[in-house]
Amino acid sequence: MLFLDTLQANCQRLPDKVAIEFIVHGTSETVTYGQLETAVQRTMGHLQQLGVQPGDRVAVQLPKCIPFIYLHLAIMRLGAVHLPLNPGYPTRELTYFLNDSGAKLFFAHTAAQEKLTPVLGDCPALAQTIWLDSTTAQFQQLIATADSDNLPPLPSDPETTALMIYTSGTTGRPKGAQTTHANLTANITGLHQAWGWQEEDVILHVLPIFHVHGLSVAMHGAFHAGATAVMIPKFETELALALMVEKRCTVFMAVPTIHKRLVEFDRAADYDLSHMRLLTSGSDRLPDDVFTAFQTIYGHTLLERYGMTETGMNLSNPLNGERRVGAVGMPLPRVEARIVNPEDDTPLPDGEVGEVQIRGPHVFKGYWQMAEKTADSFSADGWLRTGDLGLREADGYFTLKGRSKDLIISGGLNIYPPEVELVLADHPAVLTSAVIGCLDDEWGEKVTAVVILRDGKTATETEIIAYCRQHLASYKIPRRIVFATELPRNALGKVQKAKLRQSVC
Ligand code: MCA
Repeated sequence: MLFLDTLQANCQRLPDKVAIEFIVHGTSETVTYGQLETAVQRTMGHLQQLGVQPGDRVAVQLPKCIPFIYLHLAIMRLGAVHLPLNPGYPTRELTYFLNDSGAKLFFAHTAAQEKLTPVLGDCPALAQTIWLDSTTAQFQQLIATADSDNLPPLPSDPETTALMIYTSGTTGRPKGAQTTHANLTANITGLHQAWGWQEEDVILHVLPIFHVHGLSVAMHGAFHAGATAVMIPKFETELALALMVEKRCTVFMAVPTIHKRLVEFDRAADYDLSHMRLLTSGSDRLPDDVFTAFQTIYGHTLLERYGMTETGMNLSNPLNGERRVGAVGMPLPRVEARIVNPEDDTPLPDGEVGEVQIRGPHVFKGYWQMAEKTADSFSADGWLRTGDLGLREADGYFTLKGRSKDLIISGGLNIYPPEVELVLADHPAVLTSAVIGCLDDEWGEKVTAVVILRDGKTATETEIIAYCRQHLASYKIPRRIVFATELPRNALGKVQKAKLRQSVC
């Protein structure tokens, strides 16, 4: 049974149960499973009226809101491909995603209308943009007259692409990772089993829903179980703690930056979380001191796991059993993991550091229209090359040991230095630059740019940061600019980033 079949069955079985409680500025809006089914069907009818066909890419760039969820499910149910986009993307990135994906239809936020309208003309494949204010009332009005009597059956081919999320790369352009219905299903059924999801669960959902973590792990997890998702638009420490208590939440999923804020919160003792059963951490390495402090302050051992956009979740510490500090656990059900020599893909013995490679039914179908990049991402025998370094202990636990890729992770978000370097290269005063991640207490890593200015040109740190703000999503903006006269390079002329990190960070 595919994920969407399970969700539909839950809607029929539990029509009066709350699927979503969405809380914004103290106001709560609930959607039962029965209402979810009706709204998704109407949304499908509306999309059909707009001409959406199976295989079409439909882009959605909205803040976290209920209409986003209706669109997400309806697009996938029509056999079309949902392309969720971070509302923080500047226009240059947005038009790239729209053009590369060939999206035909775009649901965008009215707040961005003035900024986006002039550039949407540069997207020839885009037939229509629908502006939404992200309120359920406006969306319900939009779909009110839709014909939901002639809907197609749920997609039955598990290899149909359901979701496409762009990931940037160490070289070249961002790539659309195509996730199929089979991939989504394998991921969520594995997690259901490993994390003991139950219908009685209530998840406090604080993550963005344009990424795998918030969308197809946390939100699908709740829907697959017939559980309730209490959602807030973005994480706020005190509100999150208050809701965990008030709503008797049982599950919470977050990134290390969030857990750090929770342990540093000065009124943590006011919140008794003893009723909760599962608090997970992922998207970046959890610092040992945060793991330990969380145990001391909240009496819960965080469950650390490891995933990526191309796969969903791969490895997890056990629900019952040792949750080992610093380790990301063992392969989830039906997932295979191995450590290899990245030079020739040969497996390494336990205890030796090499590249983590993954195989299983949750592994994505490939990058959209990038056959060569897709082929490069897999070994000859079909293992996904993650680019992450790690080791396997003799008892089966995996530990991550860094990355072979040039990647920065800040607050659980991936930033590929070449994207930032390309923007800096267009600044008239910049001759060249190298972008690195410096260890940072709050964010894990902080984007830092080492910049060489052109002869006779001047620019200040503030000016360069302001320039980046115009062209990059805000989490990618360098927080620090270091001016230099040369960069350490190897014999081939490649910047030695490890050396640079040692001298600059
Ligand atoms: C916000 N800012 C950031 C980040 N987030 N800077 C660097 N890194 C970030 N992650 C900046 C904003 O640009 C802004 O800068 C300032 O911080 C405050 O913004 P605000 O929105 O208030 O930040 P926040 O609400 O405090 O957000 C921090 C956060 C959020 C709660 C940690 O980043 C978050 O929810 N992260 C989760 C990301 C996530 O879900 N990742 C999963 C990817 P300025 O003031 O200069 O404008 S999926 C994945 O990785 C795989 C599958 C996996 O394994 O999960």
